Amino acid sequence: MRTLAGLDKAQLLSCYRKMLLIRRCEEQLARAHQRGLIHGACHTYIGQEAIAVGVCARLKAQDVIFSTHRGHGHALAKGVAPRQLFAELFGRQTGCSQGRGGSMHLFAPEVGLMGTSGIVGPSILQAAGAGYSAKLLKNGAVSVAFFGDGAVNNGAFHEGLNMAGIWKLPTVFVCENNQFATEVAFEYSAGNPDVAGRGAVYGLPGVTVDGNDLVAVYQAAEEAVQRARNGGGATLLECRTYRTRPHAEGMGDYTYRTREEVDEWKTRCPIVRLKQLLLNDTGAEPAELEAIEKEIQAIVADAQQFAESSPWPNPASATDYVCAESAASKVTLPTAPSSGQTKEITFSQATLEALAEEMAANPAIFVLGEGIGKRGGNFKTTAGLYELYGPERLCDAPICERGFVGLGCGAAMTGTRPVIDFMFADSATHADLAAGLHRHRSLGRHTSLRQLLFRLCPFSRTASRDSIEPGRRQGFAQALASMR
Ligand SMILES: Cc1ncc(C[n+]2csc(CCOP(=O)(O)OP(=O)(O)O)c2C)c(N)n1
Ligand SMILES: [Mg+2]
Repeated sequence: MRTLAGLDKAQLLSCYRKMLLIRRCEEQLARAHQRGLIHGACHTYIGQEAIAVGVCARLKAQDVIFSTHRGHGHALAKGVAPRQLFAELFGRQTGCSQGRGGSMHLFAPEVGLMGTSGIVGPSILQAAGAGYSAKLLKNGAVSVAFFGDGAVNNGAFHEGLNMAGIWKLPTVFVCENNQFATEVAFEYSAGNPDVAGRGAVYGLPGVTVDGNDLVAVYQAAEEAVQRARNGGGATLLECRTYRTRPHAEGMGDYTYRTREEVDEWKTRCPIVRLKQLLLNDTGAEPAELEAIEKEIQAIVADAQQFAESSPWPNPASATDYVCAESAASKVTLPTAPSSGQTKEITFSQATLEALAEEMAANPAIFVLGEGIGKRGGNFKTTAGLYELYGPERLCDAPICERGFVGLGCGAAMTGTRPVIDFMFADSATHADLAAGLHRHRSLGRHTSLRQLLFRLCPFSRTASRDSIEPGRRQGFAQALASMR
């Protein structure tokens, strides 16, 4: 019997089962949306199943993925139960985010799904951050970012791939090029439509693969994951594919593409292709595949029934996980010395002393900022720490504040404790959505606001550096200690 790219019949059947599960779940979810059972948007993954399944088949439980608005397939492929997925979309308490997230904010860290996202782009930066954690913690984990062709024209793509390139992060960037971002054709919006070719710009291998061919995706993912796990750094995979349903349920489809084009792509269905391969090349019997179909139908019917009969969240809990609780309620904080023992020092000295103390106590802390490595910071915010802790914990970032804030969020979600050192307080405008929103989606399990610290230097041209903020060592020390 022929084997295919190292895949035997059992593995191919397992991939087939997962792809069929995604397809039948999505078809049922589309029907549920039409019946008004799903609140909010619902972007199905129909036509793209080989990508999520081919990539996730190469991952271990400890590996993490970051996904998009079109994330149901990624969630199922990584191991979210159909019941939890349906209940989440139906807004029920039994959903993976207790019905608070819905279709675009799925979160299940227990299986390595670190979030789907309604915003195009952050998955790339957050996966780079998870790669940074894996590198610092030396735990052998690999991170994956799934994103669409729409994201590759966004700054997050360029900043994320650049950082992954310079730090050789164990991350796989998977672009699902389905040729449209909503109604806008990629060939219109891309100055250079060769996505894989953009990898070279940042020193990464870039590979183009037929995204409707499970075996091809699996093989390319295998190489990329191994490279990441063996210390070879990140890879950009461009999977060429097509979505055969409208951008989102309820939206029109034929103002920007033709029915003929969609029908033509349906003939390249990844599930039909895998089915033919199973029958022709592995000796699988039609009855075997029929049994899988029946099994999947039962799972989907059960998931729907479970979701419909699950309770709604308690309205009284509507504001839970919206505001961060005070750090002081969670940890024992160092107490301030009695007044006779206080000394007056500058803000930069105070925060440096506190940082040095806490970095010695907590190996998960790393500092990320511009010029804060060997040079010790423009304003001496990290003076002397590089010599003690080296380049991974005193990480000089390129000038891409949005990029390294996003990376910091992904790192904070995966076990490290970033201190983002902004050279100027004005840069706080970059610490936008990523930090705050994640708290809500994760039901407070990850609160970037407490696991990630922004250190803003309040210096300005008109003020003398060392006279601005005396004696804030205690407050900074408390904030650092609360990240433990
Ligand atoms: C930063 C940002 N801008 C705009 C949107 C609105 N929006 C949602 S999905 C989408 C298209 C995304 O296209 P692509 O990344 O190719 O993914 P696809 O929908 O094709 O899977 C847009 C523009 C958004 N979610 N985030
Ligand atoms: Mg697209």
